[in-house]
Amino acid sequence: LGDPVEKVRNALVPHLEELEDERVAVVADIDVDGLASAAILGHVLQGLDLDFVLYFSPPANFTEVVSGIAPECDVLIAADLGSTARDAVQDARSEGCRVFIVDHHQVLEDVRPDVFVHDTRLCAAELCYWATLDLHERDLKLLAAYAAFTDYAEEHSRVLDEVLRRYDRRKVYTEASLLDYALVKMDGDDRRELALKLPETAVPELDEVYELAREAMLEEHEVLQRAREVAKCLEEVVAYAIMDDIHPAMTGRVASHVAGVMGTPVGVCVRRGKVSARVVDGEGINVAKAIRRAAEKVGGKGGGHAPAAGGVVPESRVDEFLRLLAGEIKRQIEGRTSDE
Ligand SMILES: [Mn+2]
Repeated sequence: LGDPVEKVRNALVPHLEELEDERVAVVADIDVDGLASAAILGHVLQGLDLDFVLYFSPPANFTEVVSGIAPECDVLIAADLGSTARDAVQDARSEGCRVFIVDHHQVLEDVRPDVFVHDTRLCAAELCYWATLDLHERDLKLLAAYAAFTDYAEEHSRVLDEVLRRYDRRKVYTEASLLDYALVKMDGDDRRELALKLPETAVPELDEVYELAREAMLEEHEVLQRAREVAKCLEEVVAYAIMDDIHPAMTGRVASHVAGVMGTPVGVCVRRGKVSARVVDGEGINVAKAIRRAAEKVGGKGGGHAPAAGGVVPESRVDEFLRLLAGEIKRQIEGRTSDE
């Protein structure tokens, strides 16, 4: 595989340098990784004096967002998104739009963008960072490091290593976490404004980040408290909380919290039929696989990573789904594979 940094170093530079007079749209995910990706790409596009707009989309809405943007631009750059969006990429290209993807998600289908900067070992913002390095007019390492931390992509991160040699980790992790919380309370315009400010403004200088982060943290505090009250256990392996009224960004946090509190290896949060699951303690458990199997049996679907996954199931069959899921997890723990 080789060194991921060497693999992507300046990979975008020649492609961006030839974009004279073209309209560029950047579409990034709504988390810190997407925000930092957009901030880095925006800085570079600004430096090249290009005409560009930043957009943000959760992965689930990517196809829809792209279909709205593609007719208005010549080049679309997807950051922290795109690896699993074959149809969206094809549609954009058939509109005459060139598509660049910078992403770290596992490629499950044959996406064919015009430019593909991809490695699963680094977060998307770090890929953006290295792929545009020679075009930086400022040091953007700290931005990429925030994303490596909040995206749990620390293991192979070179920017985080370098940043932690320069700064105390409490500074780096606090600033990253403040951004992470503040984003929960932001809309597309807020994110765009923040992404454009970030390359030139330090997080401690951004009052709005503190205010919004505090709101989100208070909400989390209240949601986790309620989650503990409604949490239930299945087969001693899955703890779950059904919470239809919470913010979508809270579901993963609830899932790991109820597992930790109830002492089960897996935690689940269900919000209006949308499922988030986390493995908190259980080597060898593949919750993505378990969710997929259980969801398919009730007419839903699911997937993700082995320790963190999600899915959608019909709301009327949530209880049945949870029982099936607990059965799948139990079988995995006991080392049996279910017959199918
Ligand atoms: Mn990411």
